[in-house]
Amino acid sequence: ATDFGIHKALEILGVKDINEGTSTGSKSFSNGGIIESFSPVDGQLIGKVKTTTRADYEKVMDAATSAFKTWRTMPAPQRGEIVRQFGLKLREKKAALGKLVSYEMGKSYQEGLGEVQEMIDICDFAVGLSRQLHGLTMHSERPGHRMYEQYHPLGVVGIISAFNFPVAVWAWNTALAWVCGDVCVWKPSEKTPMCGVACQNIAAEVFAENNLPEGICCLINGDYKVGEFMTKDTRVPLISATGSTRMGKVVAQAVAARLGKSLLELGGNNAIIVTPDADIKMTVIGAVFGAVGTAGQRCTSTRRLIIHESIYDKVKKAVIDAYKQLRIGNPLDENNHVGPLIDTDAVNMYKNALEKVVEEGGNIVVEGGVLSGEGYESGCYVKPAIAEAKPEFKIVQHETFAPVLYLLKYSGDVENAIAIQNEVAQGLSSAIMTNNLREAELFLSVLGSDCGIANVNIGTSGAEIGGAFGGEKETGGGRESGSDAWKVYMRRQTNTINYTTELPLAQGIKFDL
Ligand code: UN1
Repeated sequence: ATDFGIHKALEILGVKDINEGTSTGSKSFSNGGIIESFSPVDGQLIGKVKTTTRADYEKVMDAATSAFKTWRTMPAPQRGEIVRQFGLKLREKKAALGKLVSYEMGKSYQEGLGEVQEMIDICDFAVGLSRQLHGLTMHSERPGHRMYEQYHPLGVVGIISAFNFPVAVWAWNTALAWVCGDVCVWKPSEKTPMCGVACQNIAAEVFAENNLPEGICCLINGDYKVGEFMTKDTRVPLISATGSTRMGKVVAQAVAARLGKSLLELGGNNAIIVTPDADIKMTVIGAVFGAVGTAGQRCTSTRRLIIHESIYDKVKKAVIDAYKQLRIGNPLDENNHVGPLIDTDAVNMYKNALEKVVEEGGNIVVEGGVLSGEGYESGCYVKPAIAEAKPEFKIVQHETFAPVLYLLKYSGDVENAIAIQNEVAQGLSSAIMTNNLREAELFLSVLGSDCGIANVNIGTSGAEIGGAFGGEKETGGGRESGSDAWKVYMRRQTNTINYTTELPLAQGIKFDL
């Protein structure tokens, strides 16, 4: 039965009132201060997590570096078997974990379940991948020589994740990293530490059941200073960080200073282009889910609609009408579409964006506002808003992590819309709504969208795990999840073998002794 409350969910997930925020698997400890986690749903304290001190971190690194020595020698398909078991456990705990995600982060229960489904999907993907960590073979220019490449495990992977996908982003990284033979140290967002504890418990169970050493799945908790332990640590060859562009720049510089690798998933400013050949009904569903799903707190959320002037009024009316249907409230109640923002800081940023767009000359067509009264006691519930704006407005260029949608008008050919779409610093997700083949193909061509994700007749959010996920420009350039994203978690080695009794040199160089 999935019909249980949050307390039962916490019990199923082994989350207590006070939790050790540092863990190497079965062993948990922590000597730092306390993070309290309050639910944006009802403002209640969910529980506490103790943070990681420098000394705690050193213990984690000792366990992780030593576990890597064993884990890397286990054949990849056997590591895949562990990830398969992890996926099974996630299936068992899907309802409970989905509920905790919804309660701690504030997204709808449906989206909480969807997030856990992404974890399960990436596990399945990783299991298959564990037999497909392929390198290429090349033809050597020298006779009697063979040349090929192989991928070896990298080491300790540091994962820094954001509040908005408090569990899935960790799984995208760990599922791949584990089959690749790496061990992981995860610092979840300080805003969703209970999700971190819950996930750690699930993973730790699997590793313990298989008698694997401590240190393959590690958890640390705390603020950016705890993140810095990892970003500055030469024992961590790869840092995968998801969050704001501001955070990403700090992380990237710290990691680059020691010539480590970073995988960055940062901000988006995602647009849907709506051309005269768009199916308006589909456009409305895509745009509204994209803009208000997860209360506008996905990095793939739709922030801009770039609409052709000939259909502008029609699309505007259809979207406004759709917004009238939205029910805002407790995300655990499946009748509601929109839950709260993560905290009151986010509410202030939302309010600020609405003020700014008016200051810059924009026109609000769906009023925003913070909800109060019964059911809204946390102060985090806001009304999704729509403003007519100009592409060049500073606030439109900025990623506001809230349900604020900007309507922008274009005239002439689709090239003009593409120019507007690309004229922002971010480059994560993009979409075009059109039944016109020429427009669709141009949008996908070299002259089209400059984003990591470009969709036709689909919105900007809700990517499947099978594709590589990430974006260009200020989005950071990283790719996670499907396709060949696994390669960043491994080190590539090129091998040339001479099976003759001669030693010819490459490039035909003569060197006679
Ligand atoms: C994020 O917001 O950090 O494409 C990830 C999507 C989800 C993942 C979003 N699959 O919207």
